[in-house]
Amino acid sequence: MSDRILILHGPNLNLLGQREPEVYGRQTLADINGSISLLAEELGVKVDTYQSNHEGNLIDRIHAAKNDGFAGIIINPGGLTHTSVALRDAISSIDPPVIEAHLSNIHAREEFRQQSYVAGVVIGQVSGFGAMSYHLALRGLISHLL
Ligand code: CA2
Repeated sequence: MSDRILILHGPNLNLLGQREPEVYGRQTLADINGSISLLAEELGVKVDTYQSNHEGNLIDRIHAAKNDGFAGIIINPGGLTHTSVALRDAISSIDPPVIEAHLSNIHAREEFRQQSYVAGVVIGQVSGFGAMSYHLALRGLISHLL
């Protein structure tokens, strides 16, 4: 079993730390990726991180995940969470398990954010813990893979 985990960040997550700190916190995406890498080292796995504002790029990375040697994926699909059948289909088409992570609690926000198109095809969802959502997702994914 590979010890590599792919972390995918969707549209607008490159803007973290610059606007809406009351919703998404003050950490930048680089800060969050750094904290995930530190935890990964502690837990004995390797992470690759990738952010894109383009749905197709995320789908291409999901399709290639197994061939690229990843045992599993953690994805924050950003706004695509609430719109993308294509992303859901990509996740359900691959073998490596996927966990959905959100900084904010999408279930406590606007009605349109309370639906996730990907929730039904992932092994679990972590929502509302800021950067720690990724950390909890990493622990959950590792324990699922063991
Ligand atoms: O809570 C999350 O992690 C979200 O996936 C973040 C998305 C949002 O569309 C989802 O409903 C929940 C937004 C990504 C970041 O958007 C920013 C907007 C302004 C400033 C910084 C980031």
